[in-house]
Amino acid sequence: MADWFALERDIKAMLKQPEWDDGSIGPVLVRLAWHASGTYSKKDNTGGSDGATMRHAPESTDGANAGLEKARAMLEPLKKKYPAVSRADLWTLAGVISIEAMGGPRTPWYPGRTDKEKPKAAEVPPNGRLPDASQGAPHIRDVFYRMGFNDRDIVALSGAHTLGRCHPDRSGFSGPWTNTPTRFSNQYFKLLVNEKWTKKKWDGPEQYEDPSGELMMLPTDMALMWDPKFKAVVEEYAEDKETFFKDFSAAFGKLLELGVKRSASKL
Ligand code: ZEM
Repeated sequence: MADWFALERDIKAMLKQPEWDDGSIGPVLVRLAWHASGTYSKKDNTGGSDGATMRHAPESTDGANAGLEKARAMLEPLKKKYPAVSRADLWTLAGVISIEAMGGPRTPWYPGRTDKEKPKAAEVPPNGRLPDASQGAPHIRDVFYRMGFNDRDIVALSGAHTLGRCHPDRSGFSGPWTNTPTRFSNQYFKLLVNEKWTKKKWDGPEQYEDPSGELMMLPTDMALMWDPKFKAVVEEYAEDKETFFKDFSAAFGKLLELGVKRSASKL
């Protein structure tokens, strides 16, 4: 039996890292949990966090996962310390603990994922299942409907961009969404609604900036303001942090469960 309380404490204790980005590895661990899970397709019940398949090609080579090899490596010492815990459980739990430790809601999370050491080709999701930040609302809907989410879930999950930043060497985009990238809040929605966003003039991919030029939005973030159905939910979350926290925790909990197969004995 794994000592889950000790593991949670150890994850929390490793988040603060002064030399990393804004001083916490929490945001990149949230991105790892999301990318491990967001490959799910309800059409054929493939993809998702079970198996920890991001270690294997082609998933490991997906451009969308650039930089996440660092996040996976940071969790390896905990895999060594808690060998009974699968990497698939470790990666998803680390995202949950990070959000809570950064001031967000607790997400319901259940253990019991197993790792696929030598997956068959059909067990590793193909590249291209994660969203492309340069696209608009129809693409966002295609990708998240494929996972089984609705419009409200999409906006709630996108609120995770209150955390962290874009790295030119990983995605080509640059900068943080908020001035508090290690604090989970509804700040992302407040900024979307209240700031004036204009296209950044630079050589990089199309992205948007606030008047200070310090904060950024991806085209997919702006799409939440340009689509009337998404926009109504953005405005609601900008006004009501409690509702955002409740909806985020439910949607993130659902995301981490996608495609997870447990045998009865593991529950
Ligand atoms: Zn993100 N995300 N994401 N996201 N994401 C980035 C960073 C982070 C999209 C996307 O293309 C990008 C969700 C949804 C979507 C986080 C969490 C969640 C980056 C920057 C990009 C380009 C990567 C880099 O350069 O390091 C798109 C297109 C999305 C949907 C349309 C959802 C859902 C998330 C969690 C629930 C987080 C925390 C980061 C910050 C990572 C870091 O290292 O700071």
